[in-house]
Amino acid sequence: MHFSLICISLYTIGVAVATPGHVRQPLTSKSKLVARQSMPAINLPTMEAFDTKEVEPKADSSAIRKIMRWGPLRVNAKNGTHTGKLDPTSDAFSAVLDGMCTDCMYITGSTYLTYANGSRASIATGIYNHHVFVGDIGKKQSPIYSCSTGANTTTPNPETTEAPAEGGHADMEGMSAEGEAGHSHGDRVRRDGTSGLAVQLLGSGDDGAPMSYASSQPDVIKTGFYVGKEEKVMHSSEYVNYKDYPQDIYMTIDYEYIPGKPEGYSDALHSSFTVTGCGGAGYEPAKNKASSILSPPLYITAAGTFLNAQAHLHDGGINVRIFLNRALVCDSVAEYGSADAGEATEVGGEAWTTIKGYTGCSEAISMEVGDEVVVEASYDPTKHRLRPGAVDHSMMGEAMGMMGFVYAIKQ
Ligand SMILES: [Cu+2]
Repeated sequence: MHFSLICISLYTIGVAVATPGHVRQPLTSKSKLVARQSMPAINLPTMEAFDTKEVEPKADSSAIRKIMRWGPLRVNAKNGTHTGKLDPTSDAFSAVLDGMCTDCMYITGSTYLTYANGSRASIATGIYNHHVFVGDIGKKQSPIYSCSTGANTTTPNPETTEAPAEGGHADMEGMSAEGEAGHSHGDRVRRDGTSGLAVQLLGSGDDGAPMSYASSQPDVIKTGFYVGKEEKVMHSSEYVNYKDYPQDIYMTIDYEYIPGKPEGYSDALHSSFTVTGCGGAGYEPAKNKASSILSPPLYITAAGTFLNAQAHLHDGGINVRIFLNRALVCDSVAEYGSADAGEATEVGGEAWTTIKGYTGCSEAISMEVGDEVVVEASYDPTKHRLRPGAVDHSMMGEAMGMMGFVYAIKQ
């Protein structure tokens, strides 16, 4: 149903995997929202699929469903040397994925990690999937909203919405838009889905949910992500190995597509709104009490249909809500549990209870040019603590409050 907002992956990292998100540029003017039209030189190697299996489709009976794997990818031992860019304890990989369809409409897909024998590589086996980003090289996208950085000035109208939670914006202790930590994100051009580099198609982070372009209301709208004939599908991923020995894993994609550009389907993109407006996505919430913050107003610049929304928070987060013209239209709530259902997980000697998913908003919502969107994110560190340190200290203290969604621009 939903899809996962991966910190980095949200924002097309670009094939420019060589320019990791933590190289941040100050973004202060709207002119930065201009879409990049030009393609950079692409020097990614092409990786052939290790194996491919065709299985029965689940999301759309007219689709073809494949489970494909690429690898082996060696993730070095915990104390070994690492190539990770966003997390110094991770190893990074990127390549054009041979075998992924082009001139086709992607309906849904999930990414996860396996061993040669097909069993899952996960936190239970000492592998942490920092993120898998699967992008379309060559896709052109226009911005769908504009916004500004800076302090929030908008409060949803209390007569038409629930009041923001106690504490409000004043509890925001500091926006780390220029943050230094490894867990960082691309610039707003990317977040608006307007990068000319690689546009996010699929992906996953530690919450591992599938990413779906399929509308739950096909009588209202049918949606998919179209990958053109001349475009390429690539991946850029980072994994952490908690074991004292190297592990060979396979990046696995389970996806459904319809060949060509099927009649009656709208081309949709993946985008997100964040409480930080158009600045960096990370910020520090109040550390010892519940707090909520609101984004500055974001304005829709391309009429379309918003659907399949799902929050992205870090541990400690409660929910993310969207107010459209001051009315509450979506409330996505974090669900906590052990990283692998049914298995007690321990990292660095501490039990790890983490966000394992979110409730989502699948309903198709029409948005018009000039509509105002305000995002609210709530954290309560007294209920759910931050991710225990382990080796991933970069996750400590920095929060995010984002709503990812699928958006079909009206043609
Ligand atoms: Cu994040």
